[in-house]
Amino acid sequence: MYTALDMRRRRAAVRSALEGRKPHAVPGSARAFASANVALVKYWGKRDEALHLPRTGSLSVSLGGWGSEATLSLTRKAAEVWLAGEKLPPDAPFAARALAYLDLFRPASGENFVLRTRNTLPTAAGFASSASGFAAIAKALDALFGWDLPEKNLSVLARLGSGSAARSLRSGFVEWKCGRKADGSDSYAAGLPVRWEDFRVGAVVVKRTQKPLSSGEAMRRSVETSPFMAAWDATAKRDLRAAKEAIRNRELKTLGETAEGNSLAMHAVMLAARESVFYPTGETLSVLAKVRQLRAEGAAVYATMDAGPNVKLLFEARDEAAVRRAFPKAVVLVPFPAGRK
Ligand code: 2P0
Repeated sequence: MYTALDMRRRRAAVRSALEGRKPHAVPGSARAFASANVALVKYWGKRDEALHLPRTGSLSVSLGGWGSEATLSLTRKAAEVWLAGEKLPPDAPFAARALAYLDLFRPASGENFVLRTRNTLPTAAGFASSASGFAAIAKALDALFGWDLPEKNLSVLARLGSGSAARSLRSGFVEWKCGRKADGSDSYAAGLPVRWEDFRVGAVVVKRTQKPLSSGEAMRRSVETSPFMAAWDATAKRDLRAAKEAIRNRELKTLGETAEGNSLAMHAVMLAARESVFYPTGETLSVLAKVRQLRAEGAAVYATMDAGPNVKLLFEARDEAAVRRAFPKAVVLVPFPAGRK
């Protein structure tokens, strides 16, 4: 997957984020949790494949108690990856990716990792879990080795596992800054100081099966062949400014229109790639039509889609009943639970 040069650059990025701290043999285990996130302004396209550096900044909302838990310990035996209580073969896609990532953090004394992960996302919600998964692994590494790294450094480390994991270190609205440096040390996420208790995210599942093409591959194809890529970069920058302003003012209409337009623009970019990438299904389009119908009837509901056919709805508490009537199977998530910080 990575060339020898890529690996050297990844190891150098880890050393720099650790600021002198080192993995070392430790007894016991450490557990950590990270929330999943939904991008309101998407990350689509890398400027650096090895370090998962984005072409533009992005913005997401974290999903509170919905995410991934990771437990890490060291062993003198072979490395192991467990998912939801089942040991994965080392060549299973998630295991292979997690083991390659953990290799960056093996103590010099040669121990291997035992990783146990579990997703607390309702499987019915159909969210991808690589963002919360790698963020939880980065936090568990921090806890296991007692590093006590600043959140910014953890965000850099999580990014080396999966780009969108950079945004899964904290709750609420989160901005992943694009950064400019070649080593990625300025490409990390930070929270926006806004609580929006009425904000809701609805998950409408169209299909639960694995996507036919990974988002990494779809991004690469978009960057290399889509005639709309330059327009995408400009759109994403403009949308990021507009979305941040709308969040500061808690203006759902502006935020929703920006997020929905941004998601459709991202899909247009990949639709125009050669060969074309098209994740939505007929049912996805029916959901989008229903969202428009809801808006025509006066409910402020907006849609966003990631690299798959499922739809996430953005709305406020006052329209929850209308959303539940239109989408009885939707899972409604509360990113800012009342009474919690
Ligand atoms: C996002 N997505 O901003 C965008 C929108 C999918 C669509 O980030 O290759 O798994 O590990 O950096 O983070 C999914 O891509 O990609 C993603 P890598 P990642 O949430």
